[in-house]
Amino acid sequence: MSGCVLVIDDSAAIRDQVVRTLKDVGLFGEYREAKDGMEGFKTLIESKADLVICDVEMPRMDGYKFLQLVASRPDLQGLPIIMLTGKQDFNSKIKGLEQGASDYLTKPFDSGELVARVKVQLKIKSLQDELKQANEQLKRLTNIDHLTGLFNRRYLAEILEAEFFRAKRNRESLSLVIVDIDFFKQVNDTYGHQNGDVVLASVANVVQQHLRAYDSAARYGGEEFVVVYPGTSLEGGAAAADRLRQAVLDFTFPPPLQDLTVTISAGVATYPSPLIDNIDSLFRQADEALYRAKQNGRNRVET
Ligand code: GH3
Ligand code: MG
Ligand code: MG
Ligand code: MG
Ligand code: MG
Repeated sequence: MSGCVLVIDDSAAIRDQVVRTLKDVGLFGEYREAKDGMEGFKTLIESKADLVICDVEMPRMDGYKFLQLVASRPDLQGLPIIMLTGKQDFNSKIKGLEQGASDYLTKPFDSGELVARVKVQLKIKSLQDELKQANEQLKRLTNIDHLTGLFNRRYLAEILEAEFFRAKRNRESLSLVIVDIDFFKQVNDTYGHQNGDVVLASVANVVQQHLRAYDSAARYGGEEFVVVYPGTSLEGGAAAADRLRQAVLDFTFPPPLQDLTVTISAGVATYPSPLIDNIDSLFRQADEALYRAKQNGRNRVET
């Protein structure tokens, strides 16, 4: 088995015995040793050990101090630490567990029990890792619109809060573009809803391809998208929106939509400006600009 174990004990004989016990059953691929808490902590940082077996009474720095050091490091949370000590009284055990030890074993130890308890800790660790990954995946999924892969409306609100706050604090401008596909109902009516979905995903992809590092795009409604351009003036926002407009116009859809021409209209608004001092007014102005783009013939950008 791979992974690294760190054995901290001032007795070389105990360290040997522990390492041999683990090697005999094929646990871990790397074995590190240290003779007190201080050396143990340094070794832990450089070795990135997956599990620690630690004595309590040691010169220079004891096991409790070692636990405190580990507890102070956010990057070491969840690291399994098994105390292995001659101190058999309940208070010592309680103190160890309260200071962050995962388990507490006393010497002389039974090798079968040590192995079993190490396996329990590794099992818990792998379940924790799985849970953490599942949570991260869940968090990603809750932010994303399934059909288009763009951020969803809920997450757009979060992004806008953050970007608006940043723009205000740094006295930078922030442009917001609302994009609406022109006559999209006709696409559905002519080609069917499923092909309509293909068009939506394709347009979203065109938008995505045009984002710079700090821009964000979200699906705002059925066939409406919002693009947030931090640090961008009204002119810059309008130019970006017009590049999107042109790119959608030029886009060739997959068969049977190869002859379809889709256009978008866009409304642009920028913070700060006389009528815009919060997120609501930013949206309102962009929406009014979009309305004008529709009124003025579609396939165009208005500010
Ligand atoms: P306009 O140029 O004025 O925007 O015309 P439009 O037809 O695009 O406007 P409208 O907002 O009236 O129609 C939007 C259509 O988008 C209606 C709805 O059926 C369709 N739509 C909304 N969500 C989806 C979706 O997820 N998939 C598909 N295929 N169609 C959708
Ligand atoms: Mg000792
Ligand atoms: Mg619409
Ligand atoms: Mg409409
Ligand atoms: Mg539309």
